[in-house]
Amino acid sequence: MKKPTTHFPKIKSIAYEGPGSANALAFRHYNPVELVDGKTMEQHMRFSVAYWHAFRGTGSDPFGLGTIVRPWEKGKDAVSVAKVRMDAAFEFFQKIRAPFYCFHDRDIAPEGATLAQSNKNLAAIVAHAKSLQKATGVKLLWGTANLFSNPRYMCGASTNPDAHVFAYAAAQVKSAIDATKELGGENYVFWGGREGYETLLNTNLKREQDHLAAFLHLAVDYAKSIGFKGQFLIEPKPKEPTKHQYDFDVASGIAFLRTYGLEKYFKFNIETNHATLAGHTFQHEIEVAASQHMLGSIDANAGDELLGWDTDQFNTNVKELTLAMTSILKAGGLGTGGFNFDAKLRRPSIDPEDLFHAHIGGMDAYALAFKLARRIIADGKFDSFVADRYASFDTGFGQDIASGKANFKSLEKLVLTKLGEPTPRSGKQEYLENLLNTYLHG
Ligand code: XLS
Ligand code: NI
Ligand code: NI
Repeated sequence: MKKPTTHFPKIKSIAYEGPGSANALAFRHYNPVELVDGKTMEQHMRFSVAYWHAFRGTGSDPFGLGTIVRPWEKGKDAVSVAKVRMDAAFEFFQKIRAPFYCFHDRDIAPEGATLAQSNKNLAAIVAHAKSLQKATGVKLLWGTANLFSNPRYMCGASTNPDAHVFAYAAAQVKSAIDATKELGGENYVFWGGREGYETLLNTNLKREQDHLAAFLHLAVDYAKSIGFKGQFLIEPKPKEPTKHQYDFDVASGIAFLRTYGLEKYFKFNIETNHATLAGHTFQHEIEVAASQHMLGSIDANAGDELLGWDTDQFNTNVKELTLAMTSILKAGGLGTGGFNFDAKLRRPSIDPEDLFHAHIGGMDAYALAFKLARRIIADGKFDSFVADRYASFDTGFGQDIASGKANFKSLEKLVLTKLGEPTPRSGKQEYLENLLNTYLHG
């Protein structure tokens, strides 16, 4: 049988048609070739498709099997199916105009009966990916290893109480870094899915954290030894599948990295839904990372306000994204990172076309947020409000405090002899919220 030349016969490459367009399969805000400050929107946004959701997602949930059946999921063996699936994926990346993709080792290539077989499968698929990248120009934003699905990792990978599992995970990550390097990946992500615990009754928390740190040091050493230049990223998440994950949020991630002397080698991959699970806003996590120059990349998705788990939805909340984009742009952008749609179709969204609607919505919402954030920053109204709010630290005794010249005695004397009682000043939150709405809604 002849190989099909297209896996999405009904869909053409998605075009930018502008905000007035009524075409559901067109961009209204994301124009990949539009120039902004000498760079195209494609270069600014660095959108990426998450292989696991877009091409391995079946719509399954804890109550039922998959609902999504793709026509290309056929072949004589698992590796041939993986190759055809990848052909479909690259056709999708091109048609949706995403310049990047991301993967886990085990979602691009099937796991074999032994590690050697798994490595062989991965090598075959990496070769295929390399030729597709060359043919299409699509690039790898980051690679990672799946250290959470196989039962061997049920009690963690590097934090497993069994050193044998630690060794296996090390071997797997070695190959995943090799694959990422081979494919020119610009980053490599560590998400500690099962690096946490279910109960402290059977857990030595200190030892597990020591082992996680040892593992990350080994990864840093290995990357150096093979000349892998990609940025290492930690992706925090507070829980799920574990009850408590060690990389709980960005702040605890920073403390962990500094405790173990790893802070030079890592930045953060911040996922919206993980931020909200940790009880933070998306923007909060970005600000915490940016405050330490550790903002790396974004896993672009959203949770459901009413559900307490990682629903991984496409984010169309322009207000939330505009706030996030102002913090990202003020931090100088994402560098080698990008916006990776770590988001999946809902269980009843079973048409291949739904993949397009989902990504178009996410890309348009981000592109609009980018433009709104640029206007907000250029106008400088919020910035000057905030600068003015802290102005008392810019001169006089406030400057002495900020520069470490004051002490408790000098400040006591100042209050007793000169300053007296401070005059309260309004924080003006409602005024600022209204001001934000003038950008969002005119
Ligand atoms: C799961 C994570 C995962 C990482 C990559 O919640 O978001 O998909 O992004 O391992
Ligand atoms: Ni993620
Ligand atoms: Ni997630």
